[in-house]
Amino acid sequence: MTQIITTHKNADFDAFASLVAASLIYPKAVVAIPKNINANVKAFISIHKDIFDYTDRWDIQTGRVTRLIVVDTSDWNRLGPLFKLKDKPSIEVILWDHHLHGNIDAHWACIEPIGATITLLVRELKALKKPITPIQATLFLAGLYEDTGNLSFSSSTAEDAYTAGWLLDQKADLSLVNRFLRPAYGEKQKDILFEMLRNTNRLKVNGYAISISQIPIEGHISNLALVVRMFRDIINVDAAFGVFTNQEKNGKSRCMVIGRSDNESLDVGTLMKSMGGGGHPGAGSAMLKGVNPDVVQQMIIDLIEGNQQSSVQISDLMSFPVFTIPPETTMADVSKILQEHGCTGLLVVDKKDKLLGVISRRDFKKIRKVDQLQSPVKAFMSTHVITIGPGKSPSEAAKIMVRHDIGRLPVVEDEKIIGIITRSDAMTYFYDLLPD
Ligand SMILES: [Mn+2]
Repeated sequence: MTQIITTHKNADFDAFASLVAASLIYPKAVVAIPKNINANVKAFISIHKDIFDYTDRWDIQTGRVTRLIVVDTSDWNRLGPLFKLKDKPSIEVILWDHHLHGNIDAHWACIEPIGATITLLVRELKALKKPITPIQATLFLAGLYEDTGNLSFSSSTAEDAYTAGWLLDQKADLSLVNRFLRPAYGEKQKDILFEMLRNTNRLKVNGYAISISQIPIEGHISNLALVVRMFRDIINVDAAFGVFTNQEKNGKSRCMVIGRSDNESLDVGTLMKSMGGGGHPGAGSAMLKGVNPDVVQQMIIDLIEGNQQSSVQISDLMSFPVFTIPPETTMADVSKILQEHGCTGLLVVDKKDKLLGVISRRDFKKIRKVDQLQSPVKAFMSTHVITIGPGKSPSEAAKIMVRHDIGRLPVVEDEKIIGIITRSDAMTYFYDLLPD
């Protein structure tokens, strides 16, 4: 009986780590490594050649295979020549993967939406009480970090994080992990960056300096986001966009749009969201099918021009009207109002809504005698109030709140109070819960 363990072509660290972990779970199986392996994984294998000596065995004798163990893919098309084992009733197929909706029909499968496949296999190794070496722990952690973007991708789960902790306990070497996971800036990426620099166009749109590069590409090229970031840094515009068009064999085209912004008020994440993608204020991307790159370029320009929806301002997030009190309110009344409203502070304004001060529960400590409760609030309020303007960005509001350790900021325009923004308003924005 021949058992083989394999993974997808263009194997990344998660794929290779899962392959090695599976070989500990199925010690009798032969490891059939794909011909194409990512450059950084290849580099890792070559310095550990004595340990991971699996090279070039995808051309294994497939006639006698009785069991096929596939890790980190659920797709026959990614198995290269092993595709020929598809639908052979004599072969038992076992799957370990974190990609849902594949086309491999397995007899037994562990498929979960989790940051990295290696997390699933480490769970099994722990259940079986199999010890792992520091080198294996290092490799597993590289796989986990690569597929979860150092646990920052939204696909990462708590179990991925616990697993990273456990692997560090098993003496995974972070300096080795970092060395191998450094973003790959290879020949292909260099060619694209040079082409972008040769054809740099600078545009002034709605007051922003931007650049949009249309680049045809062939097949999948990794780390395009890194290239766009480097390009933006070099030509120093507010935002740079790469429109990468891939002409497929069937005549259809796919267009990958990647944006990088260095200007807080030009939010490329929201911009890309309007194009069906997503991201953060500083970085975003969208995938468009069957579109002309010129149309995409115009879409980007239109979105920046009608900047209203693409850049969120405090005035979009603040609450109003704001509950305020006049300066003559007695401290006794203030205390009552604070209790009724369950809040910690109140804004004091004059008849023209001009902000005079703020009174908080803390200020009641200043009261020494009971009859002072009949004094007006203006005698006890603090007149130094930190405020923000309506045109500022949510991240500026968050910065001010953190710096002064306050949870609420009055929004003031021409000395008049027009609203209030709370920490949870700002957080709602950052967690992307803002309704469109
Ligand atoms: Mn993976």
